[in-house]
Amino acid sequence: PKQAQGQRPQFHITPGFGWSNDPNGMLQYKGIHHVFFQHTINDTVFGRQHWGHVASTDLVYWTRLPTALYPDQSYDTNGVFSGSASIYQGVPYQLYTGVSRFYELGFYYQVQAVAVPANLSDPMLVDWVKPASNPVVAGVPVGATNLQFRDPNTAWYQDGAWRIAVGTQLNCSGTALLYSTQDFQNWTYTGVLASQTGLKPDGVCADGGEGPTGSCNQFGSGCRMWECVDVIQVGPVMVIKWSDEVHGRDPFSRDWYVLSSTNASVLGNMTASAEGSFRPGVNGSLNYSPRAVDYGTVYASKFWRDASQRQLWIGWTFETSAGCSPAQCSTGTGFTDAQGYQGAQTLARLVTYDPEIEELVFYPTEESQLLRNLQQSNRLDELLVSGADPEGMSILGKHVSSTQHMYDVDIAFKLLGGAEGLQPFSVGLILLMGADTDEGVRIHLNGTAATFSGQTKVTSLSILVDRRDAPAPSNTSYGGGFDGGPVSLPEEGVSSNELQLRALIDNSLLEVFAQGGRGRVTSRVYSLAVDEQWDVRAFGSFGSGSIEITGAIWGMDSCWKDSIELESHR
Ligand code: DQQ
Repeated sequence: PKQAQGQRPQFHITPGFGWSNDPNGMLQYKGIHHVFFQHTINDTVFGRQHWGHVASTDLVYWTRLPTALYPDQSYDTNGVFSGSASIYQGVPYQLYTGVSRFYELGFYYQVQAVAVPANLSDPMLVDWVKPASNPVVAGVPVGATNLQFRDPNTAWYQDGAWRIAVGTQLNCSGTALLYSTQDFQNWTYTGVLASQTGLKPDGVCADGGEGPTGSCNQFGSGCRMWECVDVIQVGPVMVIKWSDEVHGRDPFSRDWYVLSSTNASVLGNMTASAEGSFRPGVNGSLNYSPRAVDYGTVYASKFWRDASQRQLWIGWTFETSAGCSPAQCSTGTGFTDAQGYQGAQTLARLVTYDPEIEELVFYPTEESQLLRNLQQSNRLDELLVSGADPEGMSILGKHVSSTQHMYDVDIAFKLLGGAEGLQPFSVGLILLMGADTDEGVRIHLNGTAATFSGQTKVTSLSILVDRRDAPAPSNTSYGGGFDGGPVSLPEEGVSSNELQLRALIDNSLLEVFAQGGRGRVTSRVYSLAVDEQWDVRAFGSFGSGSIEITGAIWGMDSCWKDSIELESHR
């Protein structure tokens, strides 16, 4: 049965009409931020892909622009698939995947092509042309296949050449292939960057299978591939990120990454090998266990840098529910088209490297605060909760109201006192979706804290976005870790008695961040109680101790603007 999608997000990027998926080709040009996205323009389910286009002066208020790339060439007539922007000699190049044939069993023939602006003086980059040199990367090495060969990343310059990675299936394994060029027209294959055979994703496969022979594989053929590979530098570490499509992009498909201290120059001298030449692990240790970029309903994310060289990130949040089969999740056919759209993008996040936990941290950009409606806010000033308050207190109050359910909640919890020794704690937010209802989402930060000589410190911490009481059809437990359970945060990252939780609630889209972005869970939750007031509560319990709760809730503005005021920006 088809399912309702609840209310459409209003401060996240969605298509005006149609199906949308991966973010593509992000860049800042002449001061304007551009986001493109995979878009089926005439249907709300996955079809012939185009590039939708929105632009912004601040990464949060967006203006819709005309479709940027159409499937109008022989090599992309079945779809303009995902790709990335590179700026070469001042010219933005969009490298993307062209899909030119549709095979039985759903296989496509894929090549890499390029598009450049028709008018370089237009900061809106409205018109794009595809040079006659296309397709610019047509061949794959022996063992790989053009049926699975896609999603070029942003090129990086190294050892005298520009280099890109393209995802494929090589000898049946998810793999990143390296290509190099001097001019963005002629590309040469230079070797394997990394492959699934060298990297073991823990917990992806329900049956424990992985790699060439596992049964947790794409298309049931015993093989899998890497989509949307990114290669970036964040502070001292190199990052390889890929999207591992498992069982047709079901809720357990994930975006993964590994970090490496590998001297970047090694990448210029790759030789093809089963495991590739990228050595994961930081500070001398080898670490082949990839980490999930985000938990929940996020896939096919992409990194980019803005003009001030900030490392940024956006991901696709797909519609999902308990009743969504893999094929339905993958193509959207399980959902009603009553809302006229499917798929949204996360807010832009700033990505930094945190040396204390040797990990990446992702957190909404500072600009996200521009969306806060200061007339619709409510502040919690040092409320002290003694013992347990499992029902929580309402912090929404009468000052924050909206017919749309759009909120930014940022709360700090301080664990105080209590008996000497170890005690469990649970703090968090309850989002009740409607008046007089128990339906909603409970966001927990759970863990233990040790009190010695009057000093309290958190010793273990996990985040759980519990949707079991969410309105049907969102009342699945996932929205958290792989099994729907909690996601552990690194202990070293706490080392104090203070906890932080931020929840961005945008109708049916919920982005949750803990500890400044060390923990992240994104969910889609569909409530039909759209005309009723929702209730946001903070709660806490800490054994015999108490909890100081401070923070605020803001109503949020819509992100959509009819036009961009160029003058005010220059
Ligand atoms: N989506 C695109 C592909 C990519 C996949 C097609 C990931 O380019 O591999 O819309 O979601």
